[in-house]
Amino acid sequence: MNTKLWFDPAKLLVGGAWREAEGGGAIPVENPSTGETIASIAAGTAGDVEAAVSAAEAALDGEWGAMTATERGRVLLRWARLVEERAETLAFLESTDVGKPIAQARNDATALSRYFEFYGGAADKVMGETIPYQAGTTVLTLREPHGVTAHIIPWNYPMQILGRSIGAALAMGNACVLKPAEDASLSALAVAALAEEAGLPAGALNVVTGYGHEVGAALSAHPRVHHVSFTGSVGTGRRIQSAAAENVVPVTLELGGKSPHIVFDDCHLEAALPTLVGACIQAAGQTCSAASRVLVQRGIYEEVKAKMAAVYNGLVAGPASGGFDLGPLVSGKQKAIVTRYIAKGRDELTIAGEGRIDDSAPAKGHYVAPVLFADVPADHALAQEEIFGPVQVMIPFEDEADAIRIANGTDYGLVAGVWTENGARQMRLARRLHCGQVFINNYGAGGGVELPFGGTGKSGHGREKGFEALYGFSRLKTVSIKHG
Ligand code: TXE
Repeated sequence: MNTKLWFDPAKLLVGGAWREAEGGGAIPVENPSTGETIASIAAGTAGDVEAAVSAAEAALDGEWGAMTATERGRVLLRWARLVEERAETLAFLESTDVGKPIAQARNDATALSRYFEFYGGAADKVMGETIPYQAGTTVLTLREPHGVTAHIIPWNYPMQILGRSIGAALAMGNACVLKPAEDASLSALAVAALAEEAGLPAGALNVVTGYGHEVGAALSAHPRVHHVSFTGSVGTGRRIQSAAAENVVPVTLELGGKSPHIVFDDCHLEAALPTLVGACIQAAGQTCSAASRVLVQRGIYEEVKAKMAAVYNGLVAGPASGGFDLGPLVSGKQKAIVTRYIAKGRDELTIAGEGRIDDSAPAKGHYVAPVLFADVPADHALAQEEIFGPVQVMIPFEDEADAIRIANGTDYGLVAGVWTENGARQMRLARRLHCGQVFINNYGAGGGVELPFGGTGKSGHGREKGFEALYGFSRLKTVSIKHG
């Protein structure tokens, strides 16, 4: 990489010191647009996790633990400004590491600074209550940090997920150990390096890069970690929850979805159409809240299908720096998963529209042409399983009851989008859809730092983002004072 960086990608951050992994292991960093190795990151170990947890404990006992909520907020606000100042380099790093078109990576950098700004402002606005109780007694509640919090994040939106998770945890006074994904750690290291400049005391944020089965497993099972926040696959989430259960500590799990985008025949179709494809192919479909199922009422189904197909036929995947509709997938592993689903769809379903890969895309990049499948049975694997690629299915429905049945008919429950002008129906759908957030006449794939976010069913549990996250990253203590 030719860009001048302010951190060394090959080093971990433990207790304010940048150093190599114990044992000196390294993991190559691949640019998914080209398939080339562009750097290496440290392959952390259980020993590095141990050191990071100890550093976090020391921070809680030291300068970090002694800061007031207002002082913590000011650190986050300064950090937000630094992120803004370096946004272009952060976006470049994210785009190069993840394969995301640069315009989308710029949005991620903006969201990251907004998270720090939001949680910086909120840090000293979390309050307890007084509770009427017996005569001669005053009861009050205190919101305290958990202590050491672990943050295991994926590769699809490293900056955004770091922002929502670390921002809220630090605002509440926790000390964090962050494990970024081995496929995309550069932006996390870059952002952590800015924290020092923002005045975050040593040890309040530690970053241990490395493999999930090594660093992630050690962190989630660590007996002196008091809360685990995880975003990733259902299988890994299950392992993390089991590990945390051994220590009886709370976990927040955000595990993806198969989110429905429901289009009724009374909707403002011209407003709905541009969102239907965009809500899925953002980040090449590697978005937990991607609207990967489009449910369309029978009367307008053929019209919507033709219009979506026309959009798909014009989509082009190409290098992240090239201004294409979508970039490559993050890795060869992810491309293999998505390609298998597309092959199955080709054998068993109808293709309504299909984009292409630009001629300039290097052969070693992990490109997949986006595909729209139509008339898909609601119980088909492509309508049930998270594909995490640029693949969307269309399912017709007859009436409201049918739409709700199909929408709720998967194991997931993260987001739903609904397009209808009927106010009573909007309210009924908002209440009856099984998911963590419902967007009516819009679709927010992850957008809005202020909005609480999380799922039901196999999409996980707990809420991040918004003010709600501050409750998740703290515990309530009830104090009863007898004074006569
Ligand atoms: O996920 P993993 P992968 C889904 C998506 C994708 C699939 C596989 O469907 O196709 O998961 O992606 C760390 N103990 N999502 O394999 O393994 C790992 O190092 C502790 C949805 O990349 O869940 C990384 O930091 N940690 C999703 C993080 O977990 C472990 C985003 C995520 O990796 C670990 C990503 C272990 N044993 C994938 N094993 C979303 N919800 O947005 C791995 N990790």
